[in-house]
Amino acid sequence: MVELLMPVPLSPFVQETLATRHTLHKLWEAPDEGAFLRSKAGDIGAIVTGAGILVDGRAKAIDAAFIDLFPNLQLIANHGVGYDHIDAAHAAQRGILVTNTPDVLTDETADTAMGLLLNAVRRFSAAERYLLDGKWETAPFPLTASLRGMTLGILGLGRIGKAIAHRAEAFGMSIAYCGRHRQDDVPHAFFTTPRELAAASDVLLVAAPGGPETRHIVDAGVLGALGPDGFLINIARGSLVDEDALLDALEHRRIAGAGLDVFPSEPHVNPRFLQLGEVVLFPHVGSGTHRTRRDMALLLVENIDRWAKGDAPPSLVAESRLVRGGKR
Ligand code: 8YV
Repeated sequence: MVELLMPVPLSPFVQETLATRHTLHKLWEAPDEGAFLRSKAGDIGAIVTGAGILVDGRAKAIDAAFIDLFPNLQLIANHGVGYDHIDAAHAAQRGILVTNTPDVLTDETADTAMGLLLNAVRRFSAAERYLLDGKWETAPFPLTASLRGMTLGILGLGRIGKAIAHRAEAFGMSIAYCGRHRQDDVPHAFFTTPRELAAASDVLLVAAPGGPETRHIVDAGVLGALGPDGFLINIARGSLVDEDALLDALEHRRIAGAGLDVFPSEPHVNPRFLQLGEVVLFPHVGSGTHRTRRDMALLLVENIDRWAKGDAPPSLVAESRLVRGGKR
């Protein structure tokens, strides 16, 4: 039995599964969080967490200060592939492993990206509103742009980016990409900067990890390069896009439209978006199916169980692969 701390409520399935195997402390249930941490921090071997889950209206970052409260911490297990809410570099310095849940959500998230892309370019949500508002009785819905012949520029061609590229090719789109480096085994056009990629793209799709390195990599200059016929899609993290610049570009028709599944302070959405007709807004549903959330939960539990047995967890994040031994 190891002692686990869950700072934010993950799904009932995750909570019940972990509670049958280990001692699970639910921080949000502690009547006095400070007192709980002062008395129990030394017993905690692993933190189990997830992105974007609020407690009392606030997100819980697993930053250096929080990590340092736990002198015997060995593992931070994340439910989700993105772990920008965890200071994984600081954890690695302290010899603490971080795991995430990649692969199992790749296809689901790529499907969501295609949903946003189709919706943004073909304006399906607006078309449905048009019908529901009874406007079809007076005139047909306006014609839209077509995916055929468009170039999809993917910012961050990782596992999810590649799954999106595969789908978009079936829709008749050409693919280009930008990332930290050119990938020799990839046939698509490579651009070294987001601005160059945007200039060559009809649709710019953000699929890179969040965090300080990628903050606002889509700024006013990139949106200007995308141009008045271009669309922006974001399924990664809200932090990658300069939201004020995006709102300005949409309000002044400097780009044609946007499809967003993520926002900088979600679940709060800037009300300026709600006034715009040319945006498709999803409430961060990228991986949100019963099947995929269950697969994510099972991988999370496997990471914890393997660590608890003294084995290397199956999905360590990049920063943790250098932590000596990768073992308990
Ligand atoms: C979920 C995600 O929102 O995996 C990610 O990085 O953004 C999504 O799958 C979330 O992490 C589930 O806790």
